[in-house]
Amino acid sequence: MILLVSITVGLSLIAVFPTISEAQSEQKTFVTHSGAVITTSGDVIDPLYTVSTVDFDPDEFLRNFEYGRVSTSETGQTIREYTIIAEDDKIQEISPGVFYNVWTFNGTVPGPTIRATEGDLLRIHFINNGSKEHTMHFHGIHPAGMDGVFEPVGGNGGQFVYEFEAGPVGVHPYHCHVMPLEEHIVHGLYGVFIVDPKEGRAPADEMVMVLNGLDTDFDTENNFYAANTIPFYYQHHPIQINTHELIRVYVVNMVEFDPINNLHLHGNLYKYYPTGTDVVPSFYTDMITLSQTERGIMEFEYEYPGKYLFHAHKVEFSEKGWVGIFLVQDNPNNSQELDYGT
Ligand SMILES: [Cu+2]
Repeated sequence: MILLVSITVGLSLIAVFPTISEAQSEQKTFVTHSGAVITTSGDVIDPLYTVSTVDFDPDEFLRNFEYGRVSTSETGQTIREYTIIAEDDKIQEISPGVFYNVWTFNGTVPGPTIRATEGDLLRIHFINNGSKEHTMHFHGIHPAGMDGVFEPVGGNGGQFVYEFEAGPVGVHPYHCHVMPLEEHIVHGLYGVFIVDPKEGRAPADEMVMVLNGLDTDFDTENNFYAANTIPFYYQHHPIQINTHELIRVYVVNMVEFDPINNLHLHGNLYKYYPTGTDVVPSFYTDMITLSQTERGIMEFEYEYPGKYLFHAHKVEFSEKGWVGIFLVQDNPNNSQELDYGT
């Protein structure tokens, strides 16, 4: 009875004093991609309409490695400094007509591929320009205070400097570690961290593939899947490689919600180094299975020119975008003379 009276009184107040509710509502104005101006006093659960958009080029991301600003300490240690800025209010058209609210490190999903040599001192100046708390959590070995878990960095300009030695050798993910974790990862706050051995790696045409899923309707199921964010991109824009040339792919699975992902290569097999920590491959295969944040290094060469698919053998994923093509061309030169563009 008391509850009923309370509800009745509450409704009556709203009916009698509607202007109070209106006065407390803040008008917000957004501009859509088509240029339409939308004004609303309602709650904006995700800022779907914004003037800020993100451009992402999977071709550029594929072979782009960030080595940082390099200096040397008094003891001779190489110092690599990076500035990483998190934001969470951008929109990216991930497929024609499909707009997705991306949360970004340095404006892209995935964030930049950070690359260093084992033993280098990494100094990462992290700035959170988002509206929510964010962090950077690196997989690898580092002090507890540099783990990006218990020190959430506040939004609207919060800062933290992560400092640790690069290690161990391999390919590792980095990602935001603020709860709810799935939400912060699936919106795009992740990237790849490569640690090279001091003796270097054999020359190769190197590339990074981040396997990701896109939950474009926020129902905690992925609507699209991709290698490097744009569904079907490398099917429409085949990755050009040469015969008899060593190809090295750093592959990292960042798909949330689905327990496994996988990678199948056509017309070939690859040597596979799980997590990239060992110099001896664990498998020679055309198919690997990866759970969340599992990763590794694939190495292979093609003998015959032509088009070869690579894709998730989980067919649902490939039909929703995680599929690409290697366009293998006859290598006109000795592979040793090629410029690998590092
Ligand atoms: Cu976050």
